[in-house]
Amino acid sequence: MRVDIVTIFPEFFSVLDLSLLGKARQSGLIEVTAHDLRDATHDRHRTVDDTPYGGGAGMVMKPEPWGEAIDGIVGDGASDALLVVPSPAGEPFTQQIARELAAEQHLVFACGRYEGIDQRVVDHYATRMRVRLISLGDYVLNGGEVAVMAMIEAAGRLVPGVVGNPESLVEESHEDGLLEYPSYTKPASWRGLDVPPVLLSGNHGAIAAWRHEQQIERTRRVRPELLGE
Ligand code: 6GU
Repeated sequence: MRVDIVTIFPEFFSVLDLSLLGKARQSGLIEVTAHDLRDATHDRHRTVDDTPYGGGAGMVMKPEPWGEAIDGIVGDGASDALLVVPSPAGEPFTQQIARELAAEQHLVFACGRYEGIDQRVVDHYATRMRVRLISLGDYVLNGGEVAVMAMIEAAGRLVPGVVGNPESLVEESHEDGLLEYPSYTKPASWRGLDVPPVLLSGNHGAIAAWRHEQQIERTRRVRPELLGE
């Protein structure tokens, strides 16, 4: 999978060198490049924003640097890449969307700052490639960078080969539409708290049933809407 990120903070993505995704990058499973939007400006101040037409607070990102930066990645014609624009006005990011992103050959993320990117950037690229506006959730971030980091981590670990043991992917929160069950390791007693005895019983059927009950109970308590309740 190839991933390109356009941002005014390319250094922000250096943390992708660490941990699981860093290994995936070293082994060539995922190739990530962060591009500086300001490299696609041509004035002395490397200007990427301007005041909004129609007035209002804040600044809007100018379309020309975005056009030059994205054309530099996908070319100037039709592209098979998926352009992802993180935006609080987008569709909510879910495990299902993470699976869809993980199946792509080439993702391009356009990280806006300020009050957003001139709408014509999305409208233009929508004529040449698939474009998705995706939100991390119902709260406001200062820019798309943190959202893109979350999307790359969630999708990247679903790329075959990135997570060593694929079985560890199936018993997680949201994979079966429920929250995950609580986990315990040694010691069996810690600060007066005992591991639930069923987990020490060796009865695999009883353990599976207990874990499923815990999933339902947790989900009903904190996320009843996931159960349709
Ligand atoms: Cl994707 N971007 C920004 N700037 N704020 C957000 C968001 C994205 N998702 C939730 N809040």
